[in-house]
This record gives sequence, C-alpha cells and structure tokens, in this order.
Amino acid sequence: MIPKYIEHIGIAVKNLEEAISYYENILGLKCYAVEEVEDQKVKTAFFKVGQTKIELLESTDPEGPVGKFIEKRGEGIHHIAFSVSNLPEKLNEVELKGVQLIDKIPKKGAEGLDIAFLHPKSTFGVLTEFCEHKD
Ligand code: CMX
Repeated sequence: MIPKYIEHIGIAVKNLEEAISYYENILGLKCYAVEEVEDQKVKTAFFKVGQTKIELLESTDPEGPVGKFIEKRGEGIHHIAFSVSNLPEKLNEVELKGVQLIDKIPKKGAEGLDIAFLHPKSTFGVLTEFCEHKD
C-alpha cells in the first residue's frame, strides 16, 4: 500500500504569528486554521498549497518534541506527512520491514486526523508521519 499524497509538511517556528505573517504577506497564502494540539505540545497554523498543506508548529513546552527540536537544530522543516489509508495496517507493514515506529498505535492529531510517526533514525533523517482522514 503506497502513500496517496503528501498531506502536509511540518515546519518548526519560534513565533507562530511572525511566521504566519510571512506565509500570508510574502507568499500570499491564507492561514485557514490555528489549533493547539495539547498531546503534541504544539500550536499549529495551516495553509493549503494545492492538495498539500503547510503546518507551522510553535512549541508550547520546551520539553516537547518541537521545543527540543528548535533548541537543538533551530527553525526549519520538522517532518513530512504522507496520507495513507488503513493506518494500523500500514504501521504494521513498515515495522515488519524493520522501520522503528515512534507510535505503534495511532494518536489524534490536528484537524482530527489519526497520526503516527516513524523514527528519523530509520527514515534517513526525516521524521515521517503517516496520517489518515477518518470521514
Ligand atoms: N527530524 C529529524 N531528526 C530529528 C528530529 C526531526 N524532527 N527530531 C529529533 N531528531 C533527531 C535528533 O537530532 C537526534 O539525532 P542525534 O542522535 O544524531 O543527535 C535524534 O533524532 C534523537 O533525538 P533526541 O533529541 O535524542 O530525541 P527526542 O527526545 O527529541 O525525540 C523524536 C525525537 C523524533 C523521537 C521526537 O521528537 C518524537 O517523538 N516526535 C514525534 C512527535 C512530534 O514530533 N510531534 C510534533 C508534531 C505534531 C503535529 O504535527 O501535530
């Protein structure tokens, strides 16, 4: 089962408002949603670019994944998210092929999607997310 499309690209930023201003006023995109995801310790802002979205991520906790990422590596691309169908099966499939899973069981992410991450040490340095729209 191959990923259907790139659902979003996650970008870690220090200040959400300043980053939103860049995407709106310089690139001309429209922020259509701002949402806090407590479980992930982030505040997010979304922009549509065709079928793919840009997800800006501001940390709400220095010990959260994005807080630690910015501390260690600075602002920049944090993860890439693929849209998949049957997420539990897809996770099982890649784990059997030797990929290290961060989430063996899907969690609820922004926009109500079911999400799960693969460890960047198993994915050539790119934190990879699988997500599934539950209609
Ligand atoms: N992309 C690539 N590499 C990353 C990374 C990222 N986003 N985050 C951490 N790493 C690297 C670190 O640089 C480190 O590499 P080295 O050992 O070479 O230094 C290695 O992974 C381990 O990092 P760490 O700092 O020791 O471990 P952390 O405690 O920071 O955990 C990770 C890293 C990926 C397991 C953790 O961030 C995680 O579980 N992420 C998934 C959840 C998440 O990122 N949520 C935020 C987004 C939520 C959303 O989109 O809604």
